[in-house]
Amino acid sequence: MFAVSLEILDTFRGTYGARLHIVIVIPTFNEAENLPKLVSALFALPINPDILVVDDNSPDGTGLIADDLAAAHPKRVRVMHRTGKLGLSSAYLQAFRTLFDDTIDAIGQMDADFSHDPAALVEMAKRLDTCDLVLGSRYIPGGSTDVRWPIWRKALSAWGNFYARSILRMPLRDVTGGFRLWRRETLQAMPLERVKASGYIFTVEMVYLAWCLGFKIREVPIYFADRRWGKSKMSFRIQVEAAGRVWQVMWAYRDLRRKRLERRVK
Ligand SMILES: Nc1nc2c(ncn2[C@@H]2O[C@H](COP(=O)(O)OP(=O)(O)OP(=O)(O)O)[C@@H](O)[C@H]2O)c(=O)[nH]1
Ligand SMILES: [Mg+2]
Repeated sequence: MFAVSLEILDTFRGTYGARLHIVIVIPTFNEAENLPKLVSALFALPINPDILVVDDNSPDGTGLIADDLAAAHPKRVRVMHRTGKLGLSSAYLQAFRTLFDDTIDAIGQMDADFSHDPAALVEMAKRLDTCDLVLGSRYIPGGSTDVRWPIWRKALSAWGNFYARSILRMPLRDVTGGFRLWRRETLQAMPLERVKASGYIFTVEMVYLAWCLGFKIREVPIYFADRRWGKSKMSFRIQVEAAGRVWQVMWAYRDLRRKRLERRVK
């Protein structure tokens, strides 16, 4: 009897994600090798996500490949074409706004380069049952970064993250990661017109905004792999620039932070 109830419970939890209508936003710039493989991997998941590709006129023809995928899966793959490389943050913000439709329950964000393992989305979707935003986290038990990374790169990534969450005083472990699953209502309630970040600070700004607004945020461990194809652009200079911008984010949302603190006092 007990075994049977456990089985029922497992089935229920396992299919939770499948009951959600999830759309994964995938910004692409020169991801011709990765995109078809990523779409197949996402379609193999039990959570049945739909996909919105945002391509910035990639010189390697990723946009055409995305069109072929959309033609092959007209109900499940959509493509937004933009005229040129306008940046990751504007790609996400533009895509999010087109998904503010009440048939959609959750909106995911992930890189196209297999740094983010699609399989982790299943656990993330389950976890979204009890919160408003799920972060794929490299810095909670069970999470990690690429085993091939040299020690300096691991240290730089961990330090950047520690720096941002300490200055912004958020009780979260991975605030710089780009693998996330949002409830659609959460994103819709955020004043996205205030988000000014471009580049690496975008992920920090978005989670800080959600946190200041009092949304419930949970983390699911992930393994962050280096891009499978293509060369990484990550550099010390990029991280130093992002570190300076953390202070700008803190200043920009001081009103919302104050409101959060006032709510806690009451
Ligand atoms: N639409 C769009 N997508 C972008 C742009 N820049 C990056 N991307 C995509 O955003 C995702 C993350 O970018 P990456 O280039 O992998 O950045 P990263 O992981 O920080 O750096 P790498 O170490 O080089 O992988 C990938 O899917 C890119 O193709 C952009 O300007 N526009
Ligand atoms: Mg990458």
